[in-house]
Amino acid sequence: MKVQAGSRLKVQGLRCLLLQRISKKIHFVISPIMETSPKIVGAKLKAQNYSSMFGLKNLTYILCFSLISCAGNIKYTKSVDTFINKMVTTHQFDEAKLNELFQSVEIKEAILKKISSPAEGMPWYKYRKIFMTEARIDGGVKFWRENESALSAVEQKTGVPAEIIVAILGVETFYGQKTGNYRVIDALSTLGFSYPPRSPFFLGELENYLLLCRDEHINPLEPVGSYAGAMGMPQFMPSSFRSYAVDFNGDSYRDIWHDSGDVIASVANYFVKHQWQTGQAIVIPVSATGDAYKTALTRELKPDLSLAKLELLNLTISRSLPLHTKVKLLAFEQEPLGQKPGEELWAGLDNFYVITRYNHSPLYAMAVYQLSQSILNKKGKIP
Ligand SMILES: [Ca+2]
Repeated sequence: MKVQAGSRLKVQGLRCLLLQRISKKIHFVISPIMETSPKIVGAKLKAQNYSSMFGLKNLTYILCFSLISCAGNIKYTKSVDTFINKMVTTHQFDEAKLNELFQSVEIKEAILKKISSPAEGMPWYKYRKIFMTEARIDGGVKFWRENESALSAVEQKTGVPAEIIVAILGVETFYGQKTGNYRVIDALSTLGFSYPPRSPFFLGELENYLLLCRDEHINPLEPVGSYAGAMGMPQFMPSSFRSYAVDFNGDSYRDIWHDSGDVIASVANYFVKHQWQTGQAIVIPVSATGDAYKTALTRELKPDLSLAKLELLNLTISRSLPLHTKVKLLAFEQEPLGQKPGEELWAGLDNFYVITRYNHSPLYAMAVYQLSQSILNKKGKIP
């Protein structure tokens, strides 16, 4: 079914008008589910629920298909064909079913715009304000209290502090409240087929996504996520889901959309697999004399400076550390005072580097760290 979107649109234009009118009433019923409850739309359909949801699923599918047709389907290009062939030959997918699936996939202009302006391009003092708010700190305390037993069990088992897990969820999705509104398959297809700079990465994620949908009995058209295809409360990419998501509540499903226990255990497992060091500090303030330290400011994030080297650069760390410790020197831009931009210096340890494995940005890791400390201070470790 290699149909160019453009040729279909004229024919479908009239059909769309009609369908839009017909679907107004249906949309009224569906929209509370589609727009305000991503956890329901993004849910993994458990095998036992699959058939019981079939009626609603079909209704949703018909509605989605009619709306998507109005915007234009994915164009059948050689790269789509190549991708489908790969899924058929490497993973034994059914070619006809994949062709049918990709008829419903849409390339989204909005996604292409968003990928060009990530928040991580901001200076620290602006980035920090997005996450260090009273609402986000209070939300973290609330989430922690509601999930006290899972957080404490997971912390005990893995050594990953509860406040770090809570802060990750706070930064990623405001504790599951903002998990994204793009269909994962649209996001990954848009970036895989229409964004050449990251095409190989996103096609790899699309491959992983279809595999995880098959493994977990999920309808690939249903999960929603961020514009980059990150899914559920912890915003795992499909490859991360397949490698690191775990089942905490013992129902054999890894439900990162609904189940807080699965979510908490999956985030902790991600950190364990990236060598979280139990009990080790994360990041420590540093003060400098003179400008010698500037030679140590590089884009690399892995700790590379010995404590002796810190001293040679006239840097003083505000806490004593074991002699073998290595740190990464980090500068965070402060709000300019007059003409002179200021900066704060910090030493990131191995655990800071581990947080940057979740999102490869020192700003991200610092936001997670500072939010975790504010939540911890507000709640207190002991209930
Ligand atoms: Ca589970």
